[in-house]
Amino acid sequence: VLLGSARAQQPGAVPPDQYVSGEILIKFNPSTSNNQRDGILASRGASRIRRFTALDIDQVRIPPGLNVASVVGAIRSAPEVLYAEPNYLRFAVASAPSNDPFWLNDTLWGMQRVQAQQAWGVSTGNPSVVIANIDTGINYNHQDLAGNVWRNPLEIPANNIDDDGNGYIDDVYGIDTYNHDSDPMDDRGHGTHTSGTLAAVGNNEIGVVGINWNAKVLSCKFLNASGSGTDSGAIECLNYIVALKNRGENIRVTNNSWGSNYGSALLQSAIEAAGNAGIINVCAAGNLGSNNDSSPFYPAGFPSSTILAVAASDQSDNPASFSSYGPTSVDIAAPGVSIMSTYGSSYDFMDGTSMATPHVAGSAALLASINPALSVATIKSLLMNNVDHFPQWSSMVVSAAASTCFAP
Ligand SMILES: [Ca+2]
Ligand SMILES: [Ca+2]
Ligand SMILES: [Ca+2]
Ligand SMILES: [Ca+2]
Repeated sequence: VLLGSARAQQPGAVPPDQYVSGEILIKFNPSTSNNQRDGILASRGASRIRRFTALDIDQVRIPPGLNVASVVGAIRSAPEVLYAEPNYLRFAVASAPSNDPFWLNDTLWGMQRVQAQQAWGVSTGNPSVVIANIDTGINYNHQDLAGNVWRNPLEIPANNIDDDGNGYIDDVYGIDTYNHDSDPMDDRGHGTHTSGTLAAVGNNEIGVVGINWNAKVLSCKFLNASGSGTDSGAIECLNYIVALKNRGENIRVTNNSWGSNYGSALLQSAIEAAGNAGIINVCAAGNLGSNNDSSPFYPAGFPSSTILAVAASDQSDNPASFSSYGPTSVDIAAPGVSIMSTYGSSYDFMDGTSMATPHVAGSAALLASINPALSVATIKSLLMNNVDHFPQWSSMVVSAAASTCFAP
């Protein structure tokens, strides 16, 4: 295998436990024919695993034993190739749930702090607004979520037929790109927790309430039972979401409570594709307690006008001890400590920028329900500009001394 000239981040510097061995991701120049693509792959002993057609990204298997960095370099040298990258691993951004099994009516301090009550005076959400939660899945049978779970209107359940022709058989609630099935049932709890903050059913005398009392949560599971997943899994989720959006599903927001330290032009292009389709991407800043300006965390750190990167604040409006931050790369802070939400078939507390993120993503969906005409850019600026200002945040996030209030 020839070593080509690298045009982007040199994967040789990345530890091999941070990407999938034997696989890479490629974006060809769009004018490259299928035959040319196959030829380029075949000449290096590689073969396509699948193509994410809406995003035009190929997931490719490389010969066993070959060094991923070398193959990426060689493939990049082909003039028909725009990008070739390792298939990086991504991780859920959260600590373990607390052991406290009890839930009390006044524990949703984060909901109070973002002035949800004031927002609810304007709107409690709209069941036509869809939030795509890219995570560990969702317990769609949870009594406080079931009413707000998105259902694919063109897919007939359990008939073993891909009724809507989107490539997924019986994808009623979303898909699971980790286990390669159409059942995004949560096997960890993280995604069920973020879903509850986004849109647990409100005013039903049960459990918790989401930022949206009414909205639909589409679940794309790419993180496994240990909370880790791959770029190909995330890209497949975004490909699925963009295709649904392009067909007319009213998806307005993605919630991304996950990430890692490695940049990827392809993951970025997939996020941008969602943004260009009219979907705002709300992303966790990470729980490393570090400055993302010097140690970037992705996808939160991609320089994109469609991304809102979220740090975590505590009950005193201070930065949570674990929260990463970044005066240029993190946009806003939201409650992320001792957050009560749906978990398993019950409820539990969790801490993390993962928990802060759905407070913001839920607010974005609420804005979209109040005014369906709002653009991605307008939603982002509304969220960034309607905040409480605290000096302890002044050098921590872009919204300059900002935290925790974005009632519309
Ligand atoms: Ca289908
Ligand atoms: Ca079906
Ligand atoms: Ca599954
Ligand atoms: Ca409820």
